[in-house]
Amino acid sequence: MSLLTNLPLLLAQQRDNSFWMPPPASTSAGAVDDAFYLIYYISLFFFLLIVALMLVFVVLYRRRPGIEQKKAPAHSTALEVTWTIIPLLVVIYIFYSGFTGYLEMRTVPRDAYEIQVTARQYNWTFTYPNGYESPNLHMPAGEPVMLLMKSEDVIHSLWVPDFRVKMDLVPGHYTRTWFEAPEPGVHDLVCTEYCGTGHSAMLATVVVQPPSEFRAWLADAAKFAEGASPAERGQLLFRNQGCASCHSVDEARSAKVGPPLWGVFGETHQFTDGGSAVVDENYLRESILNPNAKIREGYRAQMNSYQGLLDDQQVMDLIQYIKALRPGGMEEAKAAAAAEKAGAEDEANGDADTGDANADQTGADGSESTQADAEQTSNGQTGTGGDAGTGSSDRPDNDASSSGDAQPDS
Ligand code: HEC
Ligand SMILES: [Cu+2]
Repeated sequence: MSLLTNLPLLLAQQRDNSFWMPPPASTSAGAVDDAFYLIYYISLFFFLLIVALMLVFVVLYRRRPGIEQKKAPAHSTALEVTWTIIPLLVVIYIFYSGFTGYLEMRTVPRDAYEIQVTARQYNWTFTYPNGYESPNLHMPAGEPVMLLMKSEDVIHSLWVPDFRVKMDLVPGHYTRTWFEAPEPGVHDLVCTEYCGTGHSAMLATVVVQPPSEFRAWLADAAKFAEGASPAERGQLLFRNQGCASCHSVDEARSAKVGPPLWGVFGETHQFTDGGSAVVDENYLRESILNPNAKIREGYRAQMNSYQGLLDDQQVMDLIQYIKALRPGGMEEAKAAAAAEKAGAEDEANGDADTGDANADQTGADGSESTQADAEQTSNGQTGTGGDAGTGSSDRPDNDASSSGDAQPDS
C-alpha cells in the first residue's frame, strides 16, 4: 500500500487527532497533545514558509547576464530585534504550555486510589489495596489513580500510550505516576525501556471499569484466591510472577524463551553438562529457586532465581500447578477445592452457596460472571493459552490467562 492510497485514511485520522497519537483517554492527555500540536504546527508553518521563500528567491535572484550582483546588507537592527523577540515569545509560550501540563502530571491528587506496580523481566504485577494481585491493571473510571512502582531487576518503563503516561521503574527506588481515565475502556500498557530478550512481550492491559463494577471485580477476585486449591493458586502465581512470559503451558507445548511445561512431570530431562534427572517435586523446586544449577539441554541460563521472592507455600503451589499440567489435571484440582469449599460452607451456614460451588465443580462455568466475560472480550482474547489446560474459567483465571495470551507465543 502506498502513501497515496492511504492518504484519505490518514487525513481522516488527523481529524479526530489520532494520526500522530491514539485518541486521548486520560484527563492529562489533552495538555500533552496541545504541547505536541503547538510545536508541530509552528514547525510546519516555518518549514513551508522557508521552503517557499527559498524557491521564490532561487528563481527571482538567479544569476543572469547583464545584472550586477549587489552587496548584501551587513546589519539591520530592526530586523535583528524582530527575529529575536518573536521566537523568544514563541519558545516562552511553548515552555509555559509544556511546563503547566508537566506540573499537573507530576502532582498526585491527595485522594488518588493507590495501586502498586512491580515490574520484572518480562511482566507486570498490579497489587491492589486489599492485597490482590493481577497481571492486568484494573481501575475505576473517573477517579484519579496513583501507581507506586518498583522493579525487581533492571530498569523498565511503564507506558500507556492512550493516557500519554510514561514513567521509569528503577530497581531499589520507588517511582510514582498518576492518571485519571474519565471513560470505561480498554487500553494497552507496554514496557518502553529495552530490558532484555523478552522485552517486546512485556505487555499488559488497562481495564477501566465503572467504579462500582471495579469494586465488585476486586472483591470477587480477592475471594477467589481464598478458596482455591494449591494448583489454582499456583496457576495465578504462574501468571502474576511472570513465568508465563517464558514458559508455555498449553498442550501443544508451544515454544517460548524457556521450555514448555505441559506434561513435564515424570519426564527425564537432559542437561547441558551431560547429566539428566527425572522431573519430580525436588527438581521443580530447584528449577524455581536455583534455575542455573541444571540447564536444560537446548536452552540457555536465562531464568532468574525466585529465591526470596516466593515463600515456601508459593513454591509448593507452583509445583502443584506444574504437576496438574496434564489432561484433566486442573479439573481435578478445581473439583477438590470446590468440594472442600462446599463442605466448609455447609458446616458454616447451611447450603446457601453450594450452587456456586457446584458450578465450579462441573468445570463448565465459562460464563460464571458477566465481568469475567466482559474482560475476556474486552481483551479480544479467548483464554486459549492459560485455560486450554483447565477447561474452565473463573474471573481471576481469565485475567491471568488473557495476560499470558497477550504475550505472543513465538
Ligand atoms: C526470563 C524467562 C523465564 C522466566 C520469567 C521463568 N523461567 Fe523458568 N526457565 C527459563 C529457561 C530459559 C529455562 C531453561 C534453562 C534452565 O534450565 O535454567 C527455564 C527452566 C525452568 C524449569 C525446568 C524446566 C525443564 O523442562 O526441566 C522450570 C520447572 C521452570 N523454569 C519454572 C519456572 C517458574 C515456575 C517460573 C515462575 C516462578 C519461571 N520458570 C520463570 C526461563 C524463564
Ligand atoms: Cu521491561
